[in-house]
Amino acid sequence: MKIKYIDSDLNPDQHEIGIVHIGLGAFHRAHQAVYLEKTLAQHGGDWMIASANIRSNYSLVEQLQQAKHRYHVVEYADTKTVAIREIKAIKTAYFSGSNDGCAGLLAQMSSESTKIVTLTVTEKGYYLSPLSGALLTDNANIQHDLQNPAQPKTALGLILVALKQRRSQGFEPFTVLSCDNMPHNGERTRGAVIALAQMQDIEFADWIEKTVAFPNSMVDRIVPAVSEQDLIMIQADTGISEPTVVKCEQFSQWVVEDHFPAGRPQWESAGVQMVDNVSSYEMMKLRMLNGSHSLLAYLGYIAGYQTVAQAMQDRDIRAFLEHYMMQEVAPTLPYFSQSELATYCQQLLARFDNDSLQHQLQQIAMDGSQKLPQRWLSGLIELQNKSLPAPAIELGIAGWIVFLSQAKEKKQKINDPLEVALLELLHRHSSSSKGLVSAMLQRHDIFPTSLSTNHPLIQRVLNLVDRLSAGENIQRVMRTAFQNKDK
Ligand code: CS2
Repeated sequence: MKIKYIDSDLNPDQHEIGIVHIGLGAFHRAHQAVYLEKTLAQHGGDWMIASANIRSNYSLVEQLQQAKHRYHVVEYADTKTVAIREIKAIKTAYFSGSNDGCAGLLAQMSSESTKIVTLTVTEKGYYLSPLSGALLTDNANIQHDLQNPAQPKTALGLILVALKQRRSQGFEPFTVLSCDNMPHNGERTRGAVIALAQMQDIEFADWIEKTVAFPNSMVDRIVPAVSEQDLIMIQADTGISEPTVVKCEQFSQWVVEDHFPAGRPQWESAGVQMVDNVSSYEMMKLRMLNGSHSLLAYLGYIAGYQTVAQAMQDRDIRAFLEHYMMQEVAPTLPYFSQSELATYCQQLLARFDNDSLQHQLQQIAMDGSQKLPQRWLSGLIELQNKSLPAPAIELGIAGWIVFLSQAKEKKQKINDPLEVALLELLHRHSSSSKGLVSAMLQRHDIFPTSLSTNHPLIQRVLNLVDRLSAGENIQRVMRTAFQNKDK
């Protein structure tokens, strides 16, 4: 194995904190923190990160604190090449589930020196209806934040408390930068923050609307959750033995709308693309990469595979993904030429082949209700409007329903914020796939009306659910999906 060790020469003692990050997971450590490390080393500036976990994973915060916030990112290009970076861009870490941690985090967010608050809290961490983007005002955590504004449980609540304190002290607001896989993630975050503020104080909500910037961004790097087995593999490959290590692919991309009234780091020097508008990048990535991931997650799982790279070895699955990207996504991406999309598609297939990542399909399968609207369904509506067929997306929807049914039968947990509602549907329609498919497609927080009223579509999804549930070979189902379409 070829190992390249990369040290940025960053001296953390020479830089102050300018960014607070909420969501100290593997993705943040292998993406934003790496860009910041490079930027600070090249350009300097007071842009170190104070990083926080809100309610889960106290041990990670503690482990990072013990390691003086230093950790390694191990980038696997393929099985034979590895690059290791030591990251020092995180200056402090908080766990806001404790009273002290929450107070410390809020003090840092309210400090005049904090110019940007970045977020990776996953789709469900915004408490928005996945389809409409409306705030889930009845959600227990949102209700908690309304009733206990000084001790917020959500990122939205923390942002509000900190903005209010800044305003009362005469400090300018920070910019809020969402780094989650949502369409128009900045606009959605803005909608969520303002909606929560309006439930407390209309005048304050107006002030936010007028003064706080919420640029959109597109983030991309495959960073699987680190398992015990990964820790053993990383130690064997690199000699690094630390609980905070992260592994990821070598590829990384970050496209950010350049709207930071309070200032920002010279991210360009680290390869961040600062643009006027991210929507075309965002749509391409969400539909091509994340859409393919979700197809792999459900269909690959039903086919008996555990990781992305294993499923990619299956010729039928590979051809299916290529068909999905070039026939069902490409027609919905007018900003890119056919050859640009073909190149992107081949790059994605090669990235999915990286078997050192051991990217578990079960991890991607989580939170389907939050992911499918932007990954498959918005594109499906566009295809429907153009009278274009979408056999891959339809099989994906059927795969998701069968995946949920199998989880229920095996009494496995359904990792989804809509778990209770989905389980209720699965129980209620356990003896009728017809009832189940129509009830699923009638969930108007996931499926838009134009899909739930499309009876031929519902019938096709039902046929696919029946075939998959009867145990028909999934590769055969994939092949015939395209044959039928060509007729
Ligand atoms: C994945 C993403 O878990 C998932 O849903 O599709 O985390 C994906 O790996 C990243 O968006 C890649 O940038």
